[in-house]
Amino acid sequence: MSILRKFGLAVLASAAIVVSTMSAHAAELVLRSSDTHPDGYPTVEAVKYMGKLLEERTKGRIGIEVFHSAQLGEEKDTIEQTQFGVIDLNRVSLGPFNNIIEETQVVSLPYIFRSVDHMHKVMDGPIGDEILAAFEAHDLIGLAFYDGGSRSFYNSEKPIKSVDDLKGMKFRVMQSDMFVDMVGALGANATPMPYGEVYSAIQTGVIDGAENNWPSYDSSGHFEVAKYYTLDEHLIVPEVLVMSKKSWDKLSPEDQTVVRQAAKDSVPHMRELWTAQEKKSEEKIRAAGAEVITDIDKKPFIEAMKPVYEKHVTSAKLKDMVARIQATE
Ligand code: GTR
Repeated sequence: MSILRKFGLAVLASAAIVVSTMSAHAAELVLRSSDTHPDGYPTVEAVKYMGKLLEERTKGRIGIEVFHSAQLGEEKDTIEQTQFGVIDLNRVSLGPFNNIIEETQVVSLPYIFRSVDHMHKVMDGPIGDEILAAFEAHDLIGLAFYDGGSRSFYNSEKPIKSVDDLKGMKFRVMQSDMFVDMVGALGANATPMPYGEVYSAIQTGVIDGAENNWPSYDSSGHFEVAKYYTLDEHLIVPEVLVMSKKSWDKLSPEDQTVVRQAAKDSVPHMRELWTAQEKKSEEKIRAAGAEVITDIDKKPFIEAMKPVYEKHVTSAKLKDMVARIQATE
């Protein structure tokens, strides 16, 4: 897998060994979609489902081929390829967009959402629409948001029970300056790194751990090398499905409407798959002997995040967005 990840592009060039999930064998237009996760992961299945809807609704004219397992590259690189029109669709976390699209930072702030329900209310409403619209200035079309649960720290060294326990430890974060500052504000050191490099970085002791949700902690195998999982739930970062504006502009207005609707209609299906997967992954990881620390006082974690808000929420526009999110019931 790590070789596939590292040489995603080279692998792509050699079509014979590309394993993809084709939902549209006979379609006239097959949209190529990227995902870092393996086949069967809720995000991969949701985009396949969208492909099925598209095929049905266009009588087989348009379909989707999902290239899972980072076959097309790591998220940061696939975002660029999507902007260039080399990849048509991309399912990614909002994290790697933080340095490019400032609006995505607001809904990636630590502890901005009180719960997953709160996140759904915000992302399903006008703020979600504003953020989707913000992608267009960056050669992308924001189609829909998916779930990414809540992210917590895991490490190979010791059970972390308080902010103090994090002092001096090394954690991998997604490639977002805000996440580097988030870990710094907790007194730990952050290393931004592509997802596919994290397993061996923990194994070889380059980092002590990382942070993620139950399904990713499971499917990446990170729980095998970092067995202490502290449920501080510092992030609830939505995931997004974007389309290359270049590919979008080739569609007729009617087909654009069908694509957007199929993406929206895949969301409830994704949320169902997600909830089921969270449970399954938690059971599997606990059974494998991970030490899960649930008794956490989140207040000091939340207070430690003040400098992150001060540094990253600077314009009137972003401040207003934060206030509106906090006021959303
Ligand atoms: C996962 C997310 C991926 C990727 C990964 C990471 O939870 O679904 O899109 O961002 O985390 O940490 O890089």
